[in-house]
Amino acid sequence: MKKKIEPTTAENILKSIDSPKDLRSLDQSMLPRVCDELRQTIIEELSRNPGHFGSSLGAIELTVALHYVFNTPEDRIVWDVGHQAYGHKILTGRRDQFHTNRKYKGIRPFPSPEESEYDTFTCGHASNSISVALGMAVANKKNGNPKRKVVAVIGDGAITGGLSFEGLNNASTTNNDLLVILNDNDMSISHSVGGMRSYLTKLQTSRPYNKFRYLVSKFLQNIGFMNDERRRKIIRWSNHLKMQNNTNNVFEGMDIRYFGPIDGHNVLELVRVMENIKNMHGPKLLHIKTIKGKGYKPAEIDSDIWHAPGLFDKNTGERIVNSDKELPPLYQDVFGETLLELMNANRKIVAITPAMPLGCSMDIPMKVFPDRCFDVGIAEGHAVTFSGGLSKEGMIPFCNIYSTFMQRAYDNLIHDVAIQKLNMVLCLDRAGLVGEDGPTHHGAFDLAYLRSIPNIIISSPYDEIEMRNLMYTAQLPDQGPFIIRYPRGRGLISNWKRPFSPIVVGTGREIKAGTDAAILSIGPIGNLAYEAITEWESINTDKSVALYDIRFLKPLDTDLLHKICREHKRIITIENGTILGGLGSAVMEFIAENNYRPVIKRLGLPDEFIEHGSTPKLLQICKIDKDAIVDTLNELIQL
Ligand SMILES: Cc1ncc(C[n+]2csc(CCOP(=O)(O)OP(=O)(O)O)c2C)c(N)n1
Repeated sequence: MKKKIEPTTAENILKSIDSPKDLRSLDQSMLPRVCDELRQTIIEELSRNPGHFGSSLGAIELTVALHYVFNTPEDRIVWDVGHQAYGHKILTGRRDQFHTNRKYKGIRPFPSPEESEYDTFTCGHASNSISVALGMAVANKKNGNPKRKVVAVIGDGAITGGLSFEGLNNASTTNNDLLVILNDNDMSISHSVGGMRSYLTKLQTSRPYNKFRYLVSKFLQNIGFMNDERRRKIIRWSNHLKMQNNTNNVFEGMDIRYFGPIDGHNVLELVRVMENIKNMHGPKLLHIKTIKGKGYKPAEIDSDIWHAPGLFDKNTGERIVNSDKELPPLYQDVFGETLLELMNANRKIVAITPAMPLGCSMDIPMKVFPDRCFDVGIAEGHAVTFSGGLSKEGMIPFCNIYSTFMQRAYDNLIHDVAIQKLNMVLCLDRAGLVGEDGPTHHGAFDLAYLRSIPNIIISSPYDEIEMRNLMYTAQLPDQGPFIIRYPRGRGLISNWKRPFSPIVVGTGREIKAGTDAAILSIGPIGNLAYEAITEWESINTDKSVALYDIRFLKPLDTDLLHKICREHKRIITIENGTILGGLGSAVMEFIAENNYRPVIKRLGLPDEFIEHGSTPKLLQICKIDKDAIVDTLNELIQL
């Protein structure tokens, strides 16, 4: 007998749900109320502890229905990205810790198997869920566990990623019972873009047709008539009929049964449909329509801003943003505004973003030059190769990709850009530690994985002015592939819009002279080194430390390195990137190859995946903050 609570009681049902088992013990009629309470909990909590907002609100009914219908954690739910999974966290035993979400040592920002058995796979980068879930579904058949259900939950944004299509393509021809749920809210972070979007908008199948087909297939299954080959034949036959009616369905064309679209906010309807299709054999896709930010009006209206709105007043819906005009700019705004200036001056420049126009501030030039800015969807590999094509025909593409997502486009850079030495500017935003989004999102590896690629320039600015000048230099004729990496967050200089001046490629510069040690830095982390030196020198008044902004990891300024190695017996390198293979490694190689003998200490991210937490906290943990630099100076200068 399922538990029912009188609608009039004030009892909080959510408080009684410690695991999905408790949810499943409820009478179905209770589910809308669970959804309401879940929604209110998320609104309340997120208003004071920011995170991804709109996606989780839009997926509430879906989450409740999934855990109600499927026997989790025995059945597997694979979330795509995982930014919509706060409801899932709360229902799966993390309700009372939810206030620690995204905080250091608190609940992880995305589902992670290290945290919970309900989190079936690492989430964070988009478009992997279908491949992952397919792998699980096939493994279950092979492991003699065919009853276990596997569900991939993917948004209309994430399904634009090429990996999703590779997964679907493979799903159509392997023996599996995978269910893909397409959560279609017509939004990525910004509006969904591209052909898939317009396709999904038009995609309809009629209810009576679905119902008829379902009943027939169930009947055939019951009488033992249905097997894989027959199922495929029936799908092909019904597709043939539909094509004749001009209602071609791309999923069914791939032998993946398509259901929907249905209202993704009607939890009882979701339960009914999922119950109906969960035991069907073969790959299937359920298309549900939802509203991003559902249940919180400001988020429904401006769902791009409310993707991750920061703090807000839950009663008024007002976002609490620091709008102090005197603050130094965000690096992303330096990028967006400088790009606009450069596009005004150089008609060959075009701009490309894989689904992050707001995050990288490409919306600034986009408003002025909509025809020269391209949001290509969640498609980093394509963004780079597309830039290669643009460049080959004489354009100068500025392609902006978050450092962590650039990992998806490694071969595209090598094969489609670097070998041909194409003129392309690749701006890597969010390089280094990014804070609360954690290990899947830190831009830790770019310096290391890029340095081995021939023909490319790798740079990182010390400050906003250098950032502008690097961008200016990068679009000058015949520079080849030119990479500029810069971090999340603000710079230091309010008055940063100075006239452009070109930088000689492959040159570093002395920021500060000194005799007792030299610190070599790349990127804005050099400012921390500067502060540390100032503090250290204020205590050690008879000593001094030099600071060099190496600026180009490739080509390295070997003249400057020779000078530094001749003048200094103690060298510290510092970078906001993994210690293996970046600036410190490059300097050590140079020292060894040229037979210098300084004592060298390398500061950078340790050889491990760095957890989530505030960036200052993580800098401290990774020993690349001011105190760590001071300690290293003390240690080195005693030697
Ligand atoms: C490979 C990759 N590129 C970009 C992102 C950044 N990103 C996070 S969520 C998101 C939008 C996802 O849209 P959708 O799948 O439709 O989910 P919704 O937010 O609409 O619920 C993007 C672009 C990412 N996580 N992974």
